[in-house]
Amino acid sequence: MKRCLLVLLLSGLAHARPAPSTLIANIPGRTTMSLNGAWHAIVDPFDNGKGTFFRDEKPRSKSDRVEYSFDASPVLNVPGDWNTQREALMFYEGPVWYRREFSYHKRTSTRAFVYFGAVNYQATVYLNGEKLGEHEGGFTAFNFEATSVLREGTNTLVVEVNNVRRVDAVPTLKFDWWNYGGITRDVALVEAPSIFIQDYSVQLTRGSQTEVDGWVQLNGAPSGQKVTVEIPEAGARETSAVDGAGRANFHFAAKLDLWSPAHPKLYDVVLTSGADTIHDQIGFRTIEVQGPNILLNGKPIFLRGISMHEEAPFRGGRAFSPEDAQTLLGWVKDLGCNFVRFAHYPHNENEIRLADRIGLLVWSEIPVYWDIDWANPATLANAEAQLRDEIARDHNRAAVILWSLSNETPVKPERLAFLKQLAQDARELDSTRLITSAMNHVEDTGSDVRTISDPLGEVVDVLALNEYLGWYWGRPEDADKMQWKSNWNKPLIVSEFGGGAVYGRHGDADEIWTEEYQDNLYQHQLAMVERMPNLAGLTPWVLMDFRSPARMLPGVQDYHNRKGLISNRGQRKIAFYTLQRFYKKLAEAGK
Ligand code: GCB
Repeated sequence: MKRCLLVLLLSGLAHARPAPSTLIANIPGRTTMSLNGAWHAIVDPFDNGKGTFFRDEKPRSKSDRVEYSFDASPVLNVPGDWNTQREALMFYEGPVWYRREFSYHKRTSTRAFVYFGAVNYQATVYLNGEKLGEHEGGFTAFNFEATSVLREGTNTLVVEVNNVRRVDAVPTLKFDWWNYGGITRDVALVEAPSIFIQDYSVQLTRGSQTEVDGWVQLNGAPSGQKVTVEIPEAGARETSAVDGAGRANFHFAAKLDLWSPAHPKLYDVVLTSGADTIHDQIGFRTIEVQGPNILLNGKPIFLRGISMHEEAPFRGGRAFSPEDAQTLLGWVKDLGCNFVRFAHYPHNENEIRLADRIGLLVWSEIPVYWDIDWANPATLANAEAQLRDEIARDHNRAAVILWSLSNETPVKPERLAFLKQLAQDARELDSTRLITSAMNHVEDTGSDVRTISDPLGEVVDVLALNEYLGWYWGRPEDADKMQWKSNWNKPLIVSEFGGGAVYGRHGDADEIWTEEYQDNLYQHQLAMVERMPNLAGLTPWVLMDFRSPARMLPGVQDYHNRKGLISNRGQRKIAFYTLQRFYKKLAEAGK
């Protein structure tokens, strides 16, 4: 008995599971007060403000010594990274304190939450001098309840943001993108009744196109409280009562027009419980694998995709707005894609919602990137929390078909155990979507033969391979004779290949950094991938040039990764049109 307890305690220590998500689902479907705009900000490289700045003190007399002042500090825009707002902050990594005042009118039976779309990387939030909470992870949404701390009239919100890289963080010390710091997505005060709809899932029953399965999670509700789910356009309506944990399950028949890239039909779904009513726009589709195929609504689909970062076109910096999403996903559509890989972290909700509306299937990913601190339980708990919050925000989006657990992680036992845990979590949190991981481990199994043999292949539903033949190894022409094999009879996405080119730089096909070199590489790659076993999709690297501190070559990179098919100023390189033609051909062939 004692031994059992000890084992239990030890295993608990080895893996402290993160608490369930407290995220309020569907912020766009709720009434909110925006807290975007100009926030006063103090850049605090030595972290001197800890323990004081959250009080937002002002001198009480002319002899009072207060060595900081939000009022006298310049402002930063929210949402926005600090790096591209002030030249001196381009390379800055460390703490910045943000402050915003707002006026609030308290109402009875109303709860209020401070919601952040994302803060990179660590956020500590204070309201009126009281700590509301902390959040780690630069790309996931979070909220804290503020009801009891809010005051009638003026309120002061202070956030310490710290984007310092850490060996035990996710991502870790090295990654090939810019470490944009700041409050990078929308901030809002969200109001809800005392009993409110915290989260829900409404989607087709696995394996069925005519039945809907779902659940609703209420916050603050007594057992037996009624909840109604309605899809008025389909004439479907179901009422059920929550259990002691505030949860109600649904199952009903409905005749629905299925969502697909060719027909991105969204239904208005209405959820009601007591004083709370919210609307969401939801598409209904099925996604599954069958041997080497990915089936959308029961039929094989080829994923004509592209990888992209959340980097703002034209102005540079972190993308966040609906306009940024329109431009970027507009380019994805122009390329002829039905699929997009949001690399290497969960992207902002404007992109996901737009993908839902315009019919783009989405691969969503957490920043488990390269070699992280696999054996550290806190690192695992952090990755699990990021995965949980990614799924909490987007699990009702028809566009999202793949949760990707990692990118280019080295083959070793502690990494496999870590990623197996994430796969198990993802399946528990959302059993309806497919699991993948971008792998780069291949074995040389003959002359010009490479075999996909990463043991992680066993765990995922869809294999994904980053291979840079013609760039990091071999010549583009080597692709012509390369044969590929896979240890698993599973669908394969070639999730990355590519090469750098400066827009407007021309030369021979063997002159590196020219558009011709990049284009030649694409031509040989595209001929090769068509011969790959079980190929179910492609997401070449990458839609647009993006900033990276790892890319220093003057006159060529200037701190940009130049593998974009489009420059960061929106100019299309030759290879853009080559991939576009390839996708057109596939689409015409019914793929
Ligand atoms: C990769 C990474 C991606 C890099 C890219 C490159 O394999 O997944 O994050 O930016 O290669 O350009 O080297």
